[in-house]
Amino acid sequence: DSEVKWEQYKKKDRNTIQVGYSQVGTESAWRLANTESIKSAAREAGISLHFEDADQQQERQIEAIRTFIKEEVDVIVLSPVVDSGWDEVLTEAREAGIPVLLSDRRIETEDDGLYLTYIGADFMEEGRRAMRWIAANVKPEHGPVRIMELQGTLGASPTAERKRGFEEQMAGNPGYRIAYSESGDFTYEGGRRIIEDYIENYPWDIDVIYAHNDDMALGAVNALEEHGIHAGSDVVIVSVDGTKDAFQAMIDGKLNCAVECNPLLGPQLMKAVQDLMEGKELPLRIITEEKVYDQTDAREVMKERRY
Ligand code: GYE
Repeated sequence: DSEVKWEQYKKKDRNTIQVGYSQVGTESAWRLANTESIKSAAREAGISLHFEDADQQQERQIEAIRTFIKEEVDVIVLSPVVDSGWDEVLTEAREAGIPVLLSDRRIETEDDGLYLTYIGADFMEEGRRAMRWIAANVKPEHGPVRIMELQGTLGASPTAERKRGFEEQMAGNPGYRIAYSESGDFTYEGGRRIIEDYIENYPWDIDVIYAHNDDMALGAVNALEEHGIHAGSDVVIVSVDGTKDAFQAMIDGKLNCAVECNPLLGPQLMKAVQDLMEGKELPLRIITEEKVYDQTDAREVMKERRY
């Protein structure tokens, strides 16, 4: 039930906290920075980390969680590649008395007692911010602004929410329309492929590309340039994450706006793990602070960019 409290979990008699972390994969620069942050924060906190990379496959995450249960870790942290299909394995974790924290992405479940807290960004707000920037910077001239959406992994919470927030912000504004929307699975290659497919099948008629992450945006930039379409001027490009590569692309004039999503979740996460082990209550939701950047501040911000 939803009343699961820390006291119900059995505390293990050992000096080092053992954490099992099931990571999504290595699909993006954001993800690599996220993994690095988690590993180094665990090291600094003296926490022993059992880290499994699932290569974007849910079955591998389920397998990893079952391994963590066998290993009797103290805490399981899951960054779920997709948002559904977790009830069975998380029930197994609960029955084994192991608390589960969600990191970065969320799950859909009727039983919110299956995890204690969620640490991550407000993806809906990121979607709204992307659309707000577009509305302020790209004005409809000859009919509605035609937007191509490069979606992340289908079924992943950031994909669904970045889409919903964006559409919510656009609702009722006839000056903007999503003309085309495909999933590029959050990868550079995925972004490239969407542009290639489009150009093969249609005349180029897109004003704005809204990419759910930087890697897909940069893959799109690469494919556009190969076809003689100038990214950043012929077509305006807005993406989410705000990695160093995105800042460099803004400095080079090839990307117009990066809505920040902070991957450096390690310190907050390890703090939550330690609090939990000391019997403290965790907040239901831990949100990270984020901003919106464009070419006007890219050079300045790049100097201190950590990922
Ligand atoms: O935006 C993307 C990554 O879940 C917030 O996953 C994360 C997203 C991030 O692959 O680059």
